[in-house]
Amino acid sequence: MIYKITYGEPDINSEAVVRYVFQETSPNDFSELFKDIEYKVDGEYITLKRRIENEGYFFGFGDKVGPLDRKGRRYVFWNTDNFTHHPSADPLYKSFPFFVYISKDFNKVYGCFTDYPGWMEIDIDSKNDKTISFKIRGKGFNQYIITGKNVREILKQYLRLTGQNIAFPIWAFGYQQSRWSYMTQDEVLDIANKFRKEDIPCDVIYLDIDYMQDYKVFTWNKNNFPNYREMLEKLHQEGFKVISILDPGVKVERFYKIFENGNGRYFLKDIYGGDFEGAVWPGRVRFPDFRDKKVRIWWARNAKKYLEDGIDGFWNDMNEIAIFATEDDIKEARKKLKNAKLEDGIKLAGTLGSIGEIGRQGHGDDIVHLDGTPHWKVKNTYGLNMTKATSEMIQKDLNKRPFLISRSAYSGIQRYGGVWTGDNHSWWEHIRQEIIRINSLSLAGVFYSGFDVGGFGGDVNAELLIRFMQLGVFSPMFRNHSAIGTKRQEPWQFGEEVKNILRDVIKFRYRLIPYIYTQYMLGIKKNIPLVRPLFYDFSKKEALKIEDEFMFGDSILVAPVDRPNIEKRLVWLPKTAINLFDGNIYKNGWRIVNTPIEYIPAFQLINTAIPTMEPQSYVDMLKVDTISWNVFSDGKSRIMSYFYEDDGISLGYKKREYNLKQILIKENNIIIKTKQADYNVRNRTWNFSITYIDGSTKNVSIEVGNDGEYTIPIR
Ligand code: MIG
Repeated sequence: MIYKITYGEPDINSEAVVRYVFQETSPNDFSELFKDIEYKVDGEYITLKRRIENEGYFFGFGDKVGPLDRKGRRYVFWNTDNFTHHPSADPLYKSFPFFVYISKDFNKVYGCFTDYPGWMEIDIDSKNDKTISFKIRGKGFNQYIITGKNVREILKQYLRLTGQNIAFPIWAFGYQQSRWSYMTQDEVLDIANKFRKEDIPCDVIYLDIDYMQDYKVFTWNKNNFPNYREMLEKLHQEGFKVISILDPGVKVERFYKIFENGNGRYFLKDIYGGDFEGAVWPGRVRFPDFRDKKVRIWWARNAKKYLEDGIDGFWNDMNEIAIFATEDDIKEARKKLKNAKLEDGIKLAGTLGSIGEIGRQGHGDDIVHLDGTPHWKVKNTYGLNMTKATSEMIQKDLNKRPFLISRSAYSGIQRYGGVWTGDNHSWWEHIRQEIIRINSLSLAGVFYSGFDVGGFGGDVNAELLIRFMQLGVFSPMFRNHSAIGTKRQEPWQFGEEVKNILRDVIKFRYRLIPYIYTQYMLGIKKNIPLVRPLFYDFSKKEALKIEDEFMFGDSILVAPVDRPNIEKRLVWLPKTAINLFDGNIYKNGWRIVNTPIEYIPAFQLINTAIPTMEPQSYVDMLKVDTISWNVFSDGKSRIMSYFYEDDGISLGYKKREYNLKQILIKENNIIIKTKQADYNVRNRTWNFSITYIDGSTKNVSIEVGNDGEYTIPIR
């Protein structure tokens, strides 16, 4: 059940809530879960304080840093380009003011979504006085309390309220290589060729800001990318997709078409009615008002030209909005530094403090939207609306699934695209942190997420890169990315031995594609995340406390390695499980397992079946003629797994244009039932390798076609 409570007089539509599936109610109805003990209006701020009755756990808030359990901490929601994710860095790029409470005994569970897109602070019992408080700057806010019997039900309802995830194309699950920046078309092609020559699978290559002329959005740098269409065509022939970065700031420059188009019509205003300007990569820029539909249409029309050139998707960066320097800062800096050029955002920022810090709180108050709404009331939705612009065009005009990831986001972003966690570091500590962040993003309803594998800032080393990559295999988005000026971290950068290890690591990801895609797509349909914390599936007290293990789909438990020189680690297993790599079988409970450098512990749980395939150099299901199933069974009859397939790129899945098969064990047979056959799949050989708890194995195989039911005796 979803209940809505209104505090004060909300005067802003956050756009997070898409469906009226709630009941209006009052806080008294929840006295069993919590009591309102204070409601205070203090100038521009409203504070609500609640007594919490139970001792329990608070999970959520998306990719905020800190432990998985958010208790004991205060978080601010005010989207900010905060590029050093140290343990107390806050606020960050995104705002997902949604958490789930779970009592120690799992008896009480509820979700709490505080829908307000301006400045907000949520304090989860930081004083240890059994209170939570919510503070906003504004006239009022809506809160949705979601009840249900477990986290699974609560998340499903949250997604009914804020919208289902849009599916990503299947190639989004291949390996992705990025760098700030591959500077020229030759460099891009060299990188691509190297992957093919080295027999290292890769699906996606990224173009960072240097593909543009002077960082001007919707242009190409014609010196460094003179034949960009040809480049893109060659890449496509080799099976690559190409993602280019989009930054919202439009350079102020006469005769620059995008600027001239938008000037006076599409850009945010300042409080005096003039144009709001800041300095970012291109120098002086103005910012499109993506809240306005005509602006979104204009932006999307331009983005479409990139798609026509051959670009396959976008990553939306700097959309917090990140501003190196505001107008006032620029004036100040010019006074201080006589020679500072207005155009040089970086240098200016350097003189003013650190990049991104600038305008931290400030620029919310300086900006007004085209409809008169002050920016500080809706700041946290800027990135969401930027992503909405291109997403709607790709879905509606092209009938395709968008590949869009955004750095800034607000609740509801999952309807338009996914996210990455921004500028992490090549630090061991960030392996643990990123596990927590992608799991918490799942709890915020964002099912396609990722982090810069290898770390963005700082220099990676061989062992750290290997461990990062091994975690990346089990992340929805598996993208290696790093910052300008840092050690390069493509898989071949650390010599033969490391290259060979990483090739196998990436190939393992490709083996799992049928499993990953099935789990992901069924998750999209049923509002179940691909990556999730243990307590999502297991109501055991250990599951509430473990943040360095997680589930990747419903069959695989992952236990990464997050320190150097580790040879063994402790793993808690909720069920009997088999190690995916060495085949060792473990009973449930606490176990010590080996962590050789070649792999991290990952386990298949009992009574599941995992479909795999031979690794390809890029994902192409049409070329797959054999599916190999790893079955781990206690011998009893039950449903083991599913196999899902569709065209991988269109929106046909929404109209049930897919092929779905269910895999069961019944007595001494494997049964395959076709549940849906509105997408024609080719005939394939399905090989089953069945392992029983005692370690004994059986192998059977069968030809499987588009339709029908199959019974295979296990002999
Ligand atoms: O000010 O485009 O998070 O992924 O490589 C830095 C350059 C701007 C920040 C993004 C990062 C990207 C970088 N960008």
